[in-house]
Amino acid sequence: MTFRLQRHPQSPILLPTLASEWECYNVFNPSVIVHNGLLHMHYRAQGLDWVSRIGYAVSTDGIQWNRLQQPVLAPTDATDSRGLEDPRVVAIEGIFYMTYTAYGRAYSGTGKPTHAGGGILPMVARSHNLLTWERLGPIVRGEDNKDHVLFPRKIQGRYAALHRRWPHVWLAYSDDLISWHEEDMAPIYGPRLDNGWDSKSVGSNGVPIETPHGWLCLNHAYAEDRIYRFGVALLDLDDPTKVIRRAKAPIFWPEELWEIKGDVPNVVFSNANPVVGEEVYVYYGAGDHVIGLATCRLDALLGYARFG
Ligand code: BMA
Repeated sequence: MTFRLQRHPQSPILLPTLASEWECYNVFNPSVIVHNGLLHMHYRAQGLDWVSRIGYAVSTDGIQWNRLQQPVLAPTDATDSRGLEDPRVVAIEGIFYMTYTAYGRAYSGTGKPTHAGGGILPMVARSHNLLTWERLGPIVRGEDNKDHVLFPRKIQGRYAALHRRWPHVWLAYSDDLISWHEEDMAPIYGPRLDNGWDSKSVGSNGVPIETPHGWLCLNHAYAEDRIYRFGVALLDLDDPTKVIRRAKAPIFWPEELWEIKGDVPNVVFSNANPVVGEEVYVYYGAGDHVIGLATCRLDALLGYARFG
C-alpha cells in the first residue's frame, strides 16, 4: 500500500518579495491555522541580513495570500539575534500559541554548543490576535532541540508538546507552558535504521490532528542522503508516547525543480497540516526558499496511517 500527497497545481504559492529588505531571499516553513473562516499563515523569511523573521499572511482560499509588509516577530536579544525559525501556531482554549526556534549568539548549556557560534532554544509564545506575541520561554535550554509543536488540547489535564532531542521525537507535558520538567518528558520514536529514507533523523511537522483512531502526526525525516521526506504516525489519544502505527513508506519528497534546488537542496519541510473541509492542506518550505502546498483527503491519510 502506498500513499502520496498531491501538489496543488498553483504551487508554489508564496515566493520571496524582491522589494522587501527582510523577505527578499527566502520565505519558507510556514505555519497555517484556520480561524474565523480565514487561513492565517506565519512564515519564516530571510532578507538582506540573512536573519530569520516571522511574517504573517491571510487568505480566504489557502492559495492567494495577502501579507503584512512588516514581520510580526523579529529578534530582540542575544538569544534570538540570528533569527526566529519554523513557527507552528495552535489555538488551545481560545488562546493562540506559537512554538518556534530561537537562534542566537548566546548559549546557555554546559556542553559544547550544537550550532556554530551560538545556541538554539525551542520557544513558546502566546497571542490573543495572531499578530502581537508575548514570549513565554523555552521548553528546554542548552541542547539541540527543535521541531517542537503543541497538541491542540490538553491531554490528561495538561498541555502537551512533541519536541525533538536529536534524533528522536519526544513528548513533554506542562501545567502552564512555562515550566517544563525533565520527569514529564519521554522519547516516542526515532530513526528506523533498517528503513532507508528515515534512517538518520526524524522530527515532527504540524499540529497533530485528532481523529477517533488516534493523533495523526505528520513528520519529516532523512537518511545519509539528506533528502527530506514526509511520513505519518498515529499516536494514542490518551498517551501519545504509545505509537499505534507508523507507516513504512514516505508520503512526499522533493521532485519539482524548486524543491530539488533552492537555497538548501532537496528539502521539503512542513510545519502546517490544517484540515480544510475534508482535506488536509500540507504547507511546506521547498529548498528553504519558497512555499509549496500539497493536499490529500483526511480519510485517505488516516486509512494509510492505520493500515499502510
Ligand atoms: C532544519 C531547520 C529547518 C530547515 C531544514 C533544512 O534543521 O533548520 O528550518 O528547513 O533544517 O535546511
